[in-house]
Amino acid sequence: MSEETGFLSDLTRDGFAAIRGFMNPSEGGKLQQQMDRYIRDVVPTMPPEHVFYEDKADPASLKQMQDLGTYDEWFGELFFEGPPRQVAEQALGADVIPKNLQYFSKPPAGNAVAGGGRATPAHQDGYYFMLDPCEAVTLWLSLDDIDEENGCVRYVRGSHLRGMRPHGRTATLGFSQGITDFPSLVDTENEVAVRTSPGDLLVHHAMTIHRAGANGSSSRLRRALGFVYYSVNAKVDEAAVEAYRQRLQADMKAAGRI
Ligand SMILES: O=C(O)CCC(=O)C(=O)O
Repeated sequence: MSEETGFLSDLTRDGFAAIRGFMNPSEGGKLQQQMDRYIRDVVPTMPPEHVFYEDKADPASLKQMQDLGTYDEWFGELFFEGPPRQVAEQALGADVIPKNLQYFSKPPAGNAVAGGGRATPAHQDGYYFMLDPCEAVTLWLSLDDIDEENGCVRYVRGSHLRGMRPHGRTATLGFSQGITDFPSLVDTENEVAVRTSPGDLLVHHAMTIHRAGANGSSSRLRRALGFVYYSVNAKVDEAAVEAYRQRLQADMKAAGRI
């Protein structure tokens, strides 16, 4: 995996940056094999609150997983000790606390049951993280060729410098909070769609506004891993996080989503 620091100026200025070819094709192939193994062997052992499906009865509609690093040694090593952690340390200029390794998949619209992975609402990760100061990054590793058709990530350039926006509940499983006054004129003028290839790594600050489209293609996959790291200097409001987690789980159970 490539060791680069050239992304830092983009990240500081724009709130996001791309490290192209962070994983080479051979590393990407190995990761894909491990991903297949994980989905086959580990997913059945995971608690429902960490595995989300568009339709619980259809395994092909798997859309999101949480905390992969704690359920599996291979992914744990990548997340806790691997090159993504070094990128996060460079990005934050501090030691980091590895917080969550997530999997995102949006099944193609051609999947009759899953019906096409839905759009990710505009949000700031920091709203979910509840940190003071809000010092954290997410690294988003592309596992497929992803563009406007199958739902690439869109960032609002410079939004990490413009404060936290109001968020409210959404109906999107896995992204329960969205910015209620999105898009403003400034959002529209500064939004950038970022196309990626397998192995490309996007880095964004926890204050950066981003969203992603639905997978509107008939057959293309749209998968990614999200590595979340907090700066050691950021304090978590644990009581607020726990209260929110319990509220959300109760809502999801009541709605039959987990
Ligand atoms: O892949 C997606 O649709 C969204 C990813 C995202 O919002 C994140 O990693 O913070």
